[in-house]
Amino acid sequence: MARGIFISFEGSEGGGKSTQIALLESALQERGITVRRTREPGGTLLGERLRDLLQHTPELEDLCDEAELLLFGASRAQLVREVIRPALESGTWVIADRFLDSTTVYQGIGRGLGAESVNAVNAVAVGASRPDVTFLLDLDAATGHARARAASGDRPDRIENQPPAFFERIRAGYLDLAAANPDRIVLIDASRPVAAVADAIWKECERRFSHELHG
Ligand code: Z5A
Repeated sequence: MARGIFISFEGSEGGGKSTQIALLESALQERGITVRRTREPGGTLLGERLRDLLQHTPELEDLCDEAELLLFGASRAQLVREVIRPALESGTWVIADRFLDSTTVYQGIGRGLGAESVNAVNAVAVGASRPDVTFLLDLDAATGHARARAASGDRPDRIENQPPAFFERIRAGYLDLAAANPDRIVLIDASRPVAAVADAIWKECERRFSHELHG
């Protein structure tokens, strides 16, 4: 049995990851491909508990940046071993709503923890499990913030509450990461209408995975 393809979606809040993942999942399923979606933090019992802690526990406002890094890493370590690896090995395609690049950018650059500690935690968490392709949905921070606020009824979580400068650093960090990883990371202009963004993503999947899609 051929191994499944591993696709991750990255970008700042409100970029349209969930929207595009749902469309890509449907397009793949129409072609008879079995798909497993994941989200981070989350996707396992441990991950969902950590998600609640990290995002929706106001008492944790003093959580230190280092502990935050390790909690995202713990969620990912469990998800990789419990869900992602078994799915890929059984031929299922995995579409991840955020993966290790989120930690590289949010904790490494947004929180300022730096590449060395972030890379070390990422290495423990994912081992050799890396995405075959990553779609970076790029959008200016103000538009992304407005979209996310409209979608969540204006109730920002612990990380969404950061000041605008934090999200400017996140966008710049993602763009630098894409420039450093041009084979894996595909930069997508997420300011376009939903259908145009979906079309760009699908064309890239056709280009990269024509053998897997068409036999
Ligand atoms: N985080 C971290 O710090 N370190 C880590 O290692 C990991 C995560 C894994 C998780 O947030 C938070 O954890 C995140 C990073 C941090 N915090 N921030 N910021 P999450 O999973 O709860 O949320 P998110 O990843 O930031 O996504 P989101 O805000 O839910 O947005 P999205 O999934 O990218 O977008 P969407 O839900 O598809 O769309 C948002 C709205 O825009 C919605 O109303 C759509 O209908 C609309 N939309 C979508 N596409 C379009 C287009 N093309 N045009 C117009 N409107 C659109």
